[in-house]
Amino acid sequence: MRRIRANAIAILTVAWILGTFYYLWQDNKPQSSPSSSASQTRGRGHGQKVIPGRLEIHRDDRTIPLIVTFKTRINILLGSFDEKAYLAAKQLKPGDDPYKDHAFNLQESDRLGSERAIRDTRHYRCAALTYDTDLPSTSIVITFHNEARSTLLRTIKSVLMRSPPSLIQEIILIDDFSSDPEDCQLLTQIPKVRCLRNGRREGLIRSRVRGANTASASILTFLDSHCEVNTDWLQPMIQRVKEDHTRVVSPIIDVISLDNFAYLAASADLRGGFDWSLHFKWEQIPIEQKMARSDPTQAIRTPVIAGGIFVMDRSWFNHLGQYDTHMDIWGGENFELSFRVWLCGGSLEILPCSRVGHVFRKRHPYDFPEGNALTYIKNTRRAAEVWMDEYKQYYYSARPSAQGKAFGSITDRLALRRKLNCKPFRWYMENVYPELRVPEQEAVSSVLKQGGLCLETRGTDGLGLAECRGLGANRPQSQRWELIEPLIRQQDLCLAISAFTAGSKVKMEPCNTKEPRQKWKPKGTALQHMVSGLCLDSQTPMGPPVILQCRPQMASQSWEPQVIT
Ligand code: UD2
Ligand code: MN
Repeated sequence: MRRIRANAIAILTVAWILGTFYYLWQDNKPQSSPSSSASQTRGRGHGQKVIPGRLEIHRDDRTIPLIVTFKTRINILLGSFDEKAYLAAKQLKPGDDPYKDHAFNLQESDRLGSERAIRDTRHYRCAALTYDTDLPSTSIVITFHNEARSTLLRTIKSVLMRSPPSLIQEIILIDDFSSDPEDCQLLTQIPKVRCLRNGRREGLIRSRVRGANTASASILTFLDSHCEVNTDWLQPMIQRVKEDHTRVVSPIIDVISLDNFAYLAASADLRGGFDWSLHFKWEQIPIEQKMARSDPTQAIRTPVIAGGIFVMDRSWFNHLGQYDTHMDIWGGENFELSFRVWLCGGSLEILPCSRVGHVFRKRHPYDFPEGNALTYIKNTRRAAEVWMDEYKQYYYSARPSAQGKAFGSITDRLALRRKLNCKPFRWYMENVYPELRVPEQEAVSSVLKQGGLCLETRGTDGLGLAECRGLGANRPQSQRWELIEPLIRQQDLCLAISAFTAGSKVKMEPCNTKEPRQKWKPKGTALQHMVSGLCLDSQTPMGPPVILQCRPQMASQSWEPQVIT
């Protein structure tokens, strides 16, 4: 009896052990396709969904079966690729400067390994958004020159793990003549990854065009080679482009520290801007737009994009003339693309529900065959000459060294601009980037003469005519005027009307270019107030000036500016 019971216990124990092994083996078994392993719910009381692209979920869950599933998923995504061997072949030697080759801390990057969980940095309302189930797929284009293996692999793996597999048609790597062809070649063992190697150094602009030309998906996604994409980064961008193919969209670009590789959330209130030297900068969204934003998930219009990370319809990219392939190595192409998109019928936006981390560096880790400064000048000069019309003068004033530097022929790009019937740069200034101030023309001091008398200020805000005093540098400050359309100014104060009706007094008040009461323009020898259409009139020589109906022949309305020399 006792023996029978002992046998029964032994059989049950063996059955239990075998059952457990079978159960784990089932979970570890390769599955027919990544998507079939992905979206189904696995039983055994967890009720957990294995969601594609959500590294964090698997990481946070500590039960064995799910970790096995996670590993399985990576194995499927990586195919025959031997990740350990790939990374181990390029190790920092003891004593080497970890910043030397890449301008970031290579030791930290290598230590991190090829994947990690990162914080979902989006606004919490983003997680509730839904996207079309039939979004088109995209070709990811990544160009690189001597990128570190660990950062390049993390970029690729983050894309494979945090994107719905059906949206990734392929990942096209363009090896821009890196020293070791294997950096790129070995990665083609990963399913979906393709590698094109340039036979000579081309720079990122021509490399991206080469990538785009071989892409097979209808949507292009450009990434730098040292990124980590975040949760649901891709769907919001593809959705916006699907709805309107003329939109060119970027994510918010989070910061990966170049020292310790911490993943840091960037502000959601920024857009791309620049100064007249065509230096890119992040700037606050204008206050009126900020106030009008009731929904933090809404797209942000941006005058320019940073350049490295964006999604664009492939036919639209081709229709608009891809890139200016006479630009070399790095820089300026983001302005050229941004001006072109806005002026030729498209728009640029930043989508707050899409986040991608990027290692921002303080210097270029690679050489520029023609020198860094000359290359940047050549590229930005091409952008200015083709797109900025009369506004290019401000670029040249801000960057005097650009004058006379070679920039090649722009005939083809000008022909493209004509063919696409693009708007003048003035339209961009007025409608897209009115916050970019045109530099003030050099102020010239003059006297405003009427007969033998001069217009002068009196007390805090009073005005009147008085005998002209002093010559040249001896002219008193009260009789010196600067006529900078539309303002008539004396230091920080400007000539302003007190009301818009005839007979209203004219006084001095702090200058404000947006104040309609301060706007004047010359009309013959008269000075006409732009809004009321009335003219500056001294009435009687001693009385305070007023505005009256313009009568050009009247001596009381004749003001002759005489430059003080
Ligand atoms: C920013 C953009 C970058 C580009 C640049 C202006 C982001 C995140 N980055 O500079 O994409 O628009 O502004 O031109 O917006 N590369 C080559 N060949 C070269 C030089 C560079 O393939 O000759 C690669 C490089 O490995 C990298 C990418 O081009 O993957 C961008 O270069 P970067 O990272 O040095 O530029 P970045 O981020 O300072
Ligand atoms: Mn970069």
